[in-house]
Amino acid sequence: MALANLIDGAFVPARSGRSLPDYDPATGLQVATLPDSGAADIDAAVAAALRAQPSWAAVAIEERATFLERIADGLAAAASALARLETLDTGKPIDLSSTLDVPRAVRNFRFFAGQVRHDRTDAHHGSDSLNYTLRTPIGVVGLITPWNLPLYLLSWKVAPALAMGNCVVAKPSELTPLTAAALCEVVTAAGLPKGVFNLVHGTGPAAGEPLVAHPQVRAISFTGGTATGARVATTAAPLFKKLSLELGGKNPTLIFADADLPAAAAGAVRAAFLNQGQVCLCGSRILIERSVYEQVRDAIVTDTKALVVGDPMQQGTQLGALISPDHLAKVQGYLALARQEGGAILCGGDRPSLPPPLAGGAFLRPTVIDGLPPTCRTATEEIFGPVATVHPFATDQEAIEIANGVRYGLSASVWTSNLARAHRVSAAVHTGMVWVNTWLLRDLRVPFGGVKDSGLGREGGPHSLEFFSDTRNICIKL
Ligand code: TXE
Repeated sequence: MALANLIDGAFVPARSGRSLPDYDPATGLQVATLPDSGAADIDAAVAAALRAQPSWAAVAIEERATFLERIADGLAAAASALARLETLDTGKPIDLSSTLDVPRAVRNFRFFAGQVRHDRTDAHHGSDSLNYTLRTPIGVVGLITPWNLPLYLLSWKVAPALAMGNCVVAKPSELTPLTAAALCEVVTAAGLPKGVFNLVHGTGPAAGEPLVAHPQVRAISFTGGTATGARVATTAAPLFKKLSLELGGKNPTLIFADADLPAAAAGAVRAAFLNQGQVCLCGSRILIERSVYEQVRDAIVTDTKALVVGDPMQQGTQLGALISPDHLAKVQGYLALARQEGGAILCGGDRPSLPPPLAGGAFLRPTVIDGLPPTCRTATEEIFGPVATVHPFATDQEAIEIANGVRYGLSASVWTSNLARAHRVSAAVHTGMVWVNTWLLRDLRVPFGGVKDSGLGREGGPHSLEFFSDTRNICIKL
């Protein structure tokens, strides 16, 4: 399979003629090639987007919303093929691709079609003036997405960007180009005017960086690692671009003794290991009130050991492969560090022995580590793999201090049956999002994003529409 860029309505190779290999992380086998694009490809895509932008901005909102719905229909019609592509590219279980990634991508387009139809702006009436806010498209926007939820996160940005009348240049992760390429086919079949949606494949340094640096790209929405986010911010800041940065996390799961403990243990396991622990929201630090520590920790270990690790294409598999051998090596490096730091591995930590062709895949058993101080590197750095640490706490105050003792601040999950405690702890943790007695329960209208090193800005519902538009105040003297 040779993938192509979509520029100005045409499927084209990289101008250099170079390509990159794309691998299935479950087998290590090559499954496709993708264009190894560079600045010349980005320039062509931005030029096409600039040409298309005035007429796209003039398309009525109702019609733009109808385009989004047509894209949603196209994705829904291809749902099972898309789920297979996502699993092939990421190594995630097919049950997850088909129940989470693909349905959510469809929903993102439908949701923003509805959101833009019902969007409204402010008016301020004074004795001598009437002010109203006009929302205008930004122009050309750049969207850079990671490998952990490829189609889900790309659609989360593309839908509101198009809804608000912008033209798009998207740069998906070079590790997972397959569903992005499929989205190009769906968008083309939906009849979107040429140049409105452009997609350029390639690496971060070669293709992502020129997109961020391009002076005519007026906004960048980026999801990825914190170090890359810092680099994106450094490049974009002197150009005064709008920036949305959804970065990493080291999210705490706080389990209080008054919680429904079996539900809390099951919730903590799901939060730690969904998508092999490769979700920015994953709860990789599990804090348990001391009076129930052993009981809850042992339930977590039992539930973790029961998780089925294996062939991602097989129904019933709960953990597939990590994204790449390099990433597996990084995660294993943290396991070595955990041992040095005095941690006890209660389960996992090793690689399952799977039959060919999976023998060379990037698999790792889900791992629970006890006995580490909550301040050590293993317990404070983002590992982004199936590794969770467990820590006891004595008081609410101590739990909050541990929760806040990292550079990240994306989300937290609080398990308690005490309503007052739920409110108190939710208000005291420094994160952009808190779930109480649940995790990853998403209402697409709510603000999504983090504080501290987890990023900048909010997406979701009206926040996405606001990010992907400029506002102009118009003041009329009465
Ligand atoms: O992501 P990168 P990586 C975290 C996780 C992971 C670490 C590194 O801890 O181990 O980040 O992962 C593009 N200019 N998350 O290196 O590099 C890149 O091509 C512009 C958390 O794989 O951040 C890809 O499209 N773009 C995260 C995208 O940035 C650049 C999800 C993300 O890749 C670029 C993924 C540059 N200089 C990793 N360099 C989350 N928040 O969920 C790279 N890119």
